[in-house]
Amino acid sequence: MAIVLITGATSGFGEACAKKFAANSYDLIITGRRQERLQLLQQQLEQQHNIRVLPLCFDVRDEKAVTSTLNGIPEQWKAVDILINNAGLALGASGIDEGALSDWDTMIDTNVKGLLYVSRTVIPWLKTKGKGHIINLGSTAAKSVYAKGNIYCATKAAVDSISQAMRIDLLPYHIKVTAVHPGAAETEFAVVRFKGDTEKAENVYKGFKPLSGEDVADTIFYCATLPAHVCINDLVITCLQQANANYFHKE
Ligand code: NDP
Ligand code: 8X3
Repeated sequence: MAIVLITGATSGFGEACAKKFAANSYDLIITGRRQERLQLLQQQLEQQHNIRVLPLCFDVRDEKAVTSTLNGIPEQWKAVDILINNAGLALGASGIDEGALSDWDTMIDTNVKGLLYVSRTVIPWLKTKGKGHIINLGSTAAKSVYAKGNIYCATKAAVDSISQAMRIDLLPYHIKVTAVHPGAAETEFAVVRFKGDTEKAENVYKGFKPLSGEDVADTIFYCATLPAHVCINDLVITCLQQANANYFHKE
């Protein structure tokens, strides 16, 4: 059966994707920093579905950990069909003159460099297979900048550009590249952004019904299961009450 590698599978979109693909009989490589959650998810999905799950615990910012962990997996697991570059985060929401440099570093290192480290290791495996699909998680924040979103938006704009570059450079190898750009979705994203301040995080979703992790996972699954000759390049998905990164209709 086909193999899907999902980064950031310990919560939110990544976890929802793991469940969706598992329910459709894909074998999974799931990654994240929270070992306990990875193991629980592995047990749960292997019990519920007749699939194999390989959990890999590493920080995508750590180039050596990324390359040595991925290159060290058994050869049969390197036959990856779909790579979902999902691990990422926002940290803080401040004016460009006030943001914490450490938050900027973390966002750039995770959302941009981490995605590149994983992709640089996995793309040669896809090339060997002569086919594959890379799905990168961008954001509506990639498409337009919002107040106090500065560096987070910039990292997602970088994901947008990198996705376009991948599509061009990987065209000769029959590798599809899809950038999926969700709007506001209620996952652990806002709790992480506001560093555990759940009240602030809950406020983000007041007055409208946001996307769920499952909504995004269903969309990703759709993109991943189209006929071999069809590729969705760029997909923006928001809830009904969001027009773009800046406009919401809250009631
Ligand atoms: P969550 O916080 O629920 O999930 C983020 C995932 O990324 C976790 O599994 C986390 O795992 C992993 N992750 C974060 N940092 C690292 C790291 N340094 N190394 C390895 N894994 C890491 O958020 P979402 O599911 O909402 O976000 C997933 C992606 O979607 C992100 O790229 C986000 O920017 C993007 N996005 C989110 C939107 C939203 O509104 N929720 C909208 C648009 C895009 P662990 O902590 O175990 O390492
Ligand atoms: C996450 C959505 O609007 O918080 O990418 O930037 S938003």
